Amino acid sequence: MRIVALSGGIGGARFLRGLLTVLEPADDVTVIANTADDIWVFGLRVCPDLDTLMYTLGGAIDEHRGWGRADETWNVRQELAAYEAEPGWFGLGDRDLATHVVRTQMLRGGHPLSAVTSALCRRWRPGARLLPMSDDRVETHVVVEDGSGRRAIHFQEYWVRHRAGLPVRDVVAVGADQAQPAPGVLRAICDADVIVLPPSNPIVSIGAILGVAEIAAAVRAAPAPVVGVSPIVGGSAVSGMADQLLRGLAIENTAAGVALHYGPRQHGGCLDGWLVHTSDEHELPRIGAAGIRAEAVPLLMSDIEAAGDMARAALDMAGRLAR
Ligand code: FO1
Repeated sequence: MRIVALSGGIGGARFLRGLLTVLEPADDVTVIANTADDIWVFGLRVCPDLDTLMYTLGGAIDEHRGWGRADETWNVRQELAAYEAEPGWFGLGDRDLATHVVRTQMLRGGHPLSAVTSALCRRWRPGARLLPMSDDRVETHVVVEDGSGRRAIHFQEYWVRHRAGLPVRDVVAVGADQAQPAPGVLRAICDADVIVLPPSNPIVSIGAILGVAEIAAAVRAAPAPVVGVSPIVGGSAVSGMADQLLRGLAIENTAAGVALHYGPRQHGGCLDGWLVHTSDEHELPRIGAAGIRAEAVPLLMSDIEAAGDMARAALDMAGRLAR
């Protein structure tokens, strides 16, 4: 079975790690990763979602943070702080730095991000093909408003420096309208037997991927069933700070609200099926009435086995939808 997933960082990576534990040998997984979180810092190109996926599936992730390397040290960060180098609010670990140095070196040598990613994955062997959504620059900027008025800041500044604490007026994906899907992305979507939307952020992660128009069109037209997993449980985001983003964009902070935001495929959306957490099963009728098959299963990824059970439930629903 050919499985394709559109994924952001932490939540998506943990789901996919579970998925890889419940596959048959003949199954293969292609992950189309969000690159709109990517940022230039200290002259290096940092790709948080690609790296979180690569480290998580490659067994090197720091479990507590959900990003960066396990057994990390922070000597360079401390030295940069001694120089009062900006941005002081974005932490790069010593081990993590090597990834950004190699990536920047290859980008400077003219290699596209997709080639860089497959080169880095030769070391980490994530067990899935990792594709950036695009080799072109797409950057999520968040329009915030505070005492000094309204301004657009890079997503990382909003997320890390301000801990998503500033009121959101809009989210803009700079460059999305010119960006082309990376090599292999459209082919993977067209050839997929199942397309999964893991519990990543629907605005800045999966939303950014679907913001590349040809990718969204390919998903809507794909022969494969499209099954999503709610990142919202009991009216709040399981991890990350999706709540503020959804509220800022007037998207209802519920499992049903996110499903309706993606929309049913037969009405121009991209969803055929949607998994909600057991505590949200009262929302099933509303999602079903919108034309999206919905089921309630436990959605808390307390460990790899729980993530595997969720992934199994998504694949089983896709099987029922395909018939
Ligand atoms: N998140 C933080 O909260 N603080 C950081 O200093 C930070 C640094 C960082 C460096 C590399 C990287 O790949 C991720 C990093 N993140 C940090 C996480 C990152 O902001 C988020 O994981 C994604 O952008 C959202 O999925």
